[in-house]
Amino acid sequence: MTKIVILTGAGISAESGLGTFRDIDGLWSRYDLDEVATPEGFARNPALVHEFYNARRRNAAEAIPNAAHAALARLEAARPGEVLIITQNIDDLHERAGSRNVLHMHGQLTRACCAACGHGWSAPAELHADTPCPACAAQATRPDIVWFGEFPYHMEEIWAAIRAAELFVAIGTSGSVYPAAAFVQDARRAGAHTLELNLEPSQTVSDFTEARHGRASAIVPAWVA
Ligand code: BV8
Repeated sequence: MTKIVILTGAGISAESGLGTFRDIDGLWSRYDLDEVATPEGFARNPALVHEFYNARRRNAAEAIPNAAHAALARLEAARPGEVLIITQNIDDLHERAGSRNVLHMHGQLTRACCAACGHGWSAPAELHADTPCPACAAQATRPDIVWFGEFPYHMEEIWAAIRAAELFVAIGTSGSVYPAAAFVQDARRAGAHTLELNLEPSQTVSDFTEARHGRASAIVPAWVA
């Protein structure tokens, strides 16, 4: 029975060298969100979008899980069946650190899907729009990523877990993207204790019962210990 629900964002992977979105030199300061993280942008220029995600897939493959990812994997091992990680991140650093119960609500760099038939499959290092779909052979391949305006994955499972949670922890997220940014309110309504662990106060820090600020690689192991 899940008792501890943990929401992670780009900040937990920052010390593994993967860019965040809204920090000073973040991804959205270098790329136009509308061009690379919306279905309309993909329809306009699939090659640009694939280039954006191929670069992030290469970076993620070279990145190493940090002490924060490792601490969450230790927590799950110590509390079998009680810990769920809901990540907004599309990297696989939680899994590579040893976490097993992970839901990628915004999709995964390691997956591709077919815009024609919806079939999903493990992505090779490089994806291109004309990569043929293994199921229907259409050349309409897209990264298996949830873009702005698309419905996040696993929402029913996420809301059920939050309703049953005793503790909700948000790590490394600015609280600027919905519906993830509202999970803390859902958790409080369910009676859970809520804790923010972030480099600095997020946009939703006032929704949390408790907040600790600092680098994830320091404050997450200290919290798990
Ligand atoms: C949807 C693609 C319908 C993958 C992403 C109200 C209700 C519902 C929807 C909306 C709403 N208002 C607006 C919307 C629409 C929209 C939205 O939220 N827009 C925003 C801009 C206002 N939402 C959507 O379209 C979503 N779909 O709503 O469907 C629906 C409605 C209701 C219920 C269900 C469904 C789809 C959103 C998904 C979009 N895809 N990315 C990719 O390219 O990666 S979002 C993108 O932002 C990433 O996924 C990322 O994870 C996410 C959130 O960003 P963060 O992870 O928080 O990263 P950020 O850089 O912002 O912050 C990093 C934080 O870390 C900072 O606070 C920093 O201080 C901290 N940090 C940095 N270093 C460290 C650190 N902390 C600790 N240690 C460190 N070392």
